[in-house]
Amino acid sequence: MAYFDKVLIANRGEIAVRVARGLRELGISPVAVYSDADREALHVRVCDEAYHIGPAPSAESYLVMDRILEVAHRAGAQAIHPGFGFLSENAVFARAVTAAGLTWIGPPPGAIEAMGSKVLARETMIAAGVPVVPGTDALSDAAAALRAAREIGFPVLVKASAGGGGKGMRRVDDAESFVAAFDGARREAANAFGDDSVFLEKFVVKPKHVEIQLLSDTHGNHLHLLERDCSVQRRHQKVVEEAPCPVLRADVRARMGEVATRAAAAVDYVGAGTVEFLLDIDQNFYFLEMNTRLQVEHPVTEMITGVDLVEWQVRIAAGERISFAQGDISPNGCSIQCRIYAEDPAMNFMPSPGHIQYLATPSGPWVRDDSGVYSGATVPVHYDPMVSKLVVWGKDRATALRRMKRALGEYVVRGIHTNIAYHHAILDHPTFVAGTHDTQFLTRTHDELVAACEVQDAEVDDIALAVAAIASMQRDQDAAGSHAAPAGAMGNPWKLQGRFRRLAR
Ligand code: MV4
Repeated sequence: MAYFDKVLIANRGEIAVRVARGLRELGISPVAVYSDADREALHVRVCDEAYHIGPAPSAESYLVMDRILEVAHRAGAQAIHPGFGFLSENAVFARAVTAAGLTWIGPPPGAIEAMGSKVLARETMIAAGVPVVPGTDALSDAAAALRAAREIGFPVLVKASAGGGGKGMRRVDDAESFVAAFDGARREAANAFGDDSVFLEKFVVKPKHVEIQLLSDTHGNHLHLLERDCSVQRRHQKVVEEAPCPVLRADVRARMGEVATRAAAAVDYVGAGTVEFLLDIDQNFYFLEMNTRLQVEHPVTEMITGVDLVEWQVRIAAGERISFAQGDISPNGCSIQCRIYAEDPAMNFMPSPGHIQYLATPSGPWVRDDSGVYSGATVPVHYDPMVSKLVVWGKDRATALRRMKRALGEYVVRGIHTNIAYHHAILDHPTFVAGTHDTQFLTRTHDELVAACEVQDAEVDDIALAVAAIASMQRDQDAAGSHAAPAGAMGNPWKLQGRFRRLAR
């Protein structure tokens, strides 16, 4: 591919590394940017060039548009890939990139804006024949809103138009508590987003979060790449994702995909995007929002479709036509992703940044670790605590589950806390194993999951002590001239994990 020689990645961490890999496979030289906190970061090391853009706080580095554009010019990059988060869904930045004579590897700014307002997005979707949850337009009068709520029927949700990802949402169960909740939601939205528009939706009970991956080119082709089930979430942070959705009926899958491509066409979408749906117990589905970016969980889609989403983002930005048809896409096996966070489940999931003293990452058949760190790296306090995504593929879901357990068992991280034990607990839970879990799964099972990982951590601490003791004895023996093999300060982490797995069952 000869469209770009150099592309600047306006991001950090594992996604910057993922994008750099994709660019390099296309023969494009990746250019990194970094803050003070990221001088030694992996994304800097894997790129051909790296440019310092400011102090650690992202408001003074990864979010400073002018500095990033200036670096792109200095480096001679022809395009910018924004990754996710930071500036990826910023229409102002998308326009500035184009105005600077560079190619924006992302959707048109108009599509970003159309989906940025939830009220506008709902209207657009209704006009396009996409099912939405029964609800209203923006409302400002509490009395009128209460009448609308009675008509919809309780429970209802008050949602902020500028919200998303669960911010500015309130559930109201009865008329008595409605007005206070409505006014509270408006104040909250005004404070959080500088926009107090709110609207109502019927509250969908026990939904799954199922989303459709989309790919659209500049020639008017809109394809979908099947669905992901992202119902395992904690405080609106996804923890485990999988493709396909284990309970979705084939006819519902086909309709959901078709509806999602209609949503993309309605906003003249270009590039990779995702339409989120709520799936209720009867497999009715409703549009929630559209994410106008590559998503954290994109690898599970890549694994079951064989389509490299970063490659296609670049090809589409260069004006290429999508070379495959909808009929070419069908789900092959099952893929699961566990997000590895630097956090401590035993301390209410408090972030656990710091120096990674030792790291052994899983590999082997059908295992992919999209990581942003390395042994000896430091996880800064300033950014999202996600350090890697462990992804597996299996010919069916049972195989993928066993493979993920095996891969998690190979993961060794010393120096910081991680949620690896928590993942073991999730993967062992009968509701998750059955695939029937909904968006409240982690809330309902909180106590048992945290208890399960505390047991595992206690075992690991015991084993770590034993390993340290053996290592110390070994050093004494070595000093005395014994020819026994040195154990090393870390002991044998593989063996340790083997015991860990047996105990965790
Ligand atoms: C809902 C809902 C139930 N009914 N809307 C949360 C994030 C935002 N994208 C929308 N969200 C929800 N909207 C109606 N009408 C439940 C949620 C919800 C949720 C959705 C997806 C994934 C996890 C969730 C956790 C709690 C609530």
